[in-house]
Amino acid sequence: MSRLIVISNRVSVPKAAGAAGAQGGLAVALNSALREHRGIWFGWSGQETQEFTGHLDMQRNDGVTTATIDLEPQDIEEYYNGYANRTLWPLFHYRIDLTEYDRNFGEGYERVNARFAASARPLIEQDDLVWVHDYHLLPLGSLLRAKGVNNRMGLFLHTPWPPTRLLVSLPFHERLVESMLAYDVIGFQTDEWLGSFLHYLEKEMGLAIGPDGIVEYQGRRILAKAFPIGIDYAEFTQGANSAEAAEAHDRLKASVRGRKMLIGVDRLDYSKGLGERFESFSRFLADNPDQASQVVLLQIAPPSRGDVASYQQIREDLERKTGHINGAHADVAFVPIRYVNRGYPRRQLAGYYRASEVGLVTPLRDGMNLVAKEYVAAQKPDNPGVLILSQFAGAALQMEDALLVNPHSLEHVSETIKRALDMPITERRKRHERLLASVRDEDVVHWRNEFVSALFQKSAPHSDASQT
Ligand code: ADQ
Repeated sequence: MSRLIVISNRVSVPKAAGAAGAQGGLAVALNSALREHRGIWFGWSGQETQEFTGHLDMQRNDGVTTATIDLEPQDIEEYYNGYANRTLWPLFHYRIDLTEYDRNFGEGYERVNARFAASARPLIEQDDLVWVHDYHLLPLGSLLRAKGVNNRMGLFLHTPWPPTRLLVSLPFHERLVESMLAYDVIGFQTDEWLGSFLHYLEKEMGLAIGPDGIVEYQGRRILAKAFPIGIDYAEFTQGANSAEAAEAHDRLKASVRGRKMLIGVDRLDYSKGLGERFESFSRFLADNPDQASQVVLLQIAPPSRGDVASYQQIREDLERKTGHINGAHADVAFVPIRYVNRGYPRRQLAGYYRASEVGLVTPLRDGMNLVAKEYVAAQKPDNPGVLILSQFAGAALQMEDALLVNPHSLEHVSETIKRALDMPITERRKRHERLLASVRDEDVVHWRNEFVSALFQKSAPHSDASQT
């Protein structure tokens, strides 16, 4: 079996089961993927250094070898806070109103990608498979090729890929996309994002897309394909059946004293539609006065990317909205929204999901969304809760038995909350059974196997790097 070299912006060293979990979906997915594969996870340590040296800090933890580098403050500002999180993230989530186009960000992005390439190069041995992750590192493959790396290299994008007419607002978009064609396999979460990428190649670059998504470019064959990511089903369900989960479940149940609960769990990010969710819930309370004091929304939202102004803004907006809604609907012994800005150990989280009659997952745009899958996996099959899922999450394409909603329509979400709370047990069970089958069968192990075997396969024969 070939070694796997995983490269992503941050390396999250695995934590003991039950410890406060890594909060990004990427970290959660990769930890489990690497545990079984002999290999190395390379990326930024999350630490600053005054002068970049390229020194690799190698560690072995819980079956995963990690190699990390420190970055300079200017790198972090321009590459991470800048180009990655103020340019590409909003653009890839269709928010060109929040996208900042600053030339220094672009230069910082290319500089840090070059630093990644220089530091990762010595780790790569002849038969290794190289698997690069996400929007922070789109040009890394081409920089590694320039350093003589002939290995098979794949890229997986965890976010959506934007429609061509939005992407062309990015200065130097051609250069960015062309650099991606140095990979052998380019993976997306869904056929929708894949379709947008192929549309760009056809319309902006005049490339022909062959059968099965094979693109020929400068004598090389590149496979572009959807590989929907899943959760670590085995680990998650084991956690959901643990004593810690049961205790968390019981404590939460006791605290709501017979009321029904809706749960949301999201990084504090504008793409997750939290403001719209709170307003929809408020609408539900106003439209259903008979149920208003009988339903609680628990929203768990750990802060993220706090150095970026749009994230400070969303935090303030949500605090204001929570105060406003609670002020309007609370009673002396009842507060409708419980809004918590912290992370929880995964088992505890599973207990909270299980204690909730409704999972409210309403992003405005999301590559996949693992919370929707975790909510389903955590339910009791004999008395499962109902998943309300945004039609704009990648997960909606696999989870048609959820109640799909348009998160922009407060009326639609409000009516769907009512429908979920009133849903008969037979329908709940039927929907849950089908959802559970897809969450179980298309788990993170399946995702990794599909991607790695596509990378390994002969259908996209690897050609010499000198041709790139
Ligand atoms: P994220 O945008 O981070 O991931 P998501 O897929 O929902 O979104 O993953 C979040 C993960 O963090 C979940 O596993 C969740 O349980 C965990 N988490 C969130 N809040 C937590 C809390 N308070 N305590 C503990 N854990 C918490 C990106 C993309 C997604 C894509 C994933 C994986 O934006 O679309 O699904 O990568 O590819």
